[in-house]
Amino acid sequence: MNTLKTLTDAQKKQFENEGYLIVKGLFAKAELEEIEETFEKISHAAVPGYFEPELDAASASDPLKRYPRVMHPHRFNETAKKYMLHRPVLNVLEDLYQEPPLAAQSMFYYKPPGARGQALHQDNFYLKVEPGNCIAAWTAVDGADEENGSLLVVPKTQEYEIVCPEHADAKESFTTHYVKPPKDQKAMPVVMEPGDVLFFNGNLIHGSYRNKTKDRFRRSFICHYANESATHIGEHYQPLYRADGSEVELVVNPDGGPCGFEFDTLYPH
Ligand SMILES: O=C(O)CCC(=O)C(=O)O
Repeated sequence: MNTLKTLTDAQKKQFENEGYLIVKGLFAKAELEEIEETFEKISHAAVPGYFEPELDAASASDPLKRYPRVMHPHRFNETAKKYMLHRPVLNVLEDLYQEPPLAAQSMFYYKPPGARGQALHQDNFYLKVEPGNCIAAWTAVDGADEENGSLLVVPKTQEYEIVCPEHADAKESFTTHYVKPPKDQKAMPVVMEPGDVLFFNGNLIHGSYRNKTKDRFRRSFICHYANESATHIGEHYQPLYRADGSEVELVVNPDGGPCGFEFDTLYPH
């Protein structure tokens, strides 16, 4: 029986076989404009714990000092919460999970010209969703391509177990963890237009290269979800949200993961 709400069988198979799926045009132009305006406003003042830019860091050697990512904007901004629960995105997630999703995290990346990328990693190392897995919905606010540091995915690595990361190259990555792709598997850039959404499995190895352009930001709105039947999640992702905006608490996952307990206190990815 076909129980899909919005995806075709071919799209569902693509996600299952390759670990990721691009769905085009899930955000309308007016919705993207509202997101752009919201994060333009947010970019001018610090929000302690969530967004801590150096506001006078004019053309500093590290452009991410002026434009770091915004963590969990849904916790202090209603527009971010509204779009974390964007119905077209939730419908796709429901098809992928075959059960309702719960929203666990939102982020916004400005990724200004010259910004370093994020080394290859696996999301469920951090979110620790169990049983089940997290799925990311990565929305292109600007067009994303190889030049401005689009997302990179290593196809089929959703089959790969969660591994303990190595150290990333700090010259190229603003995060410190690196997961080496399995032998003979390569990262591939995902070219996207504004409003397209990339969905990917929590085990999939992914990351991004530097923004090599001189004048193009690569803004993206990135949310992570858990399946409704999950019972456990990492401590930094509570509360989760149902589609109607109500809150859910899961049990905090005490598992130290593949590295052991020393990684427990790491900042969420
Ligand atoms: O957008 C990027 O550059 C990386 C985002 C990412 O890896 C993630 O959200 O897990």
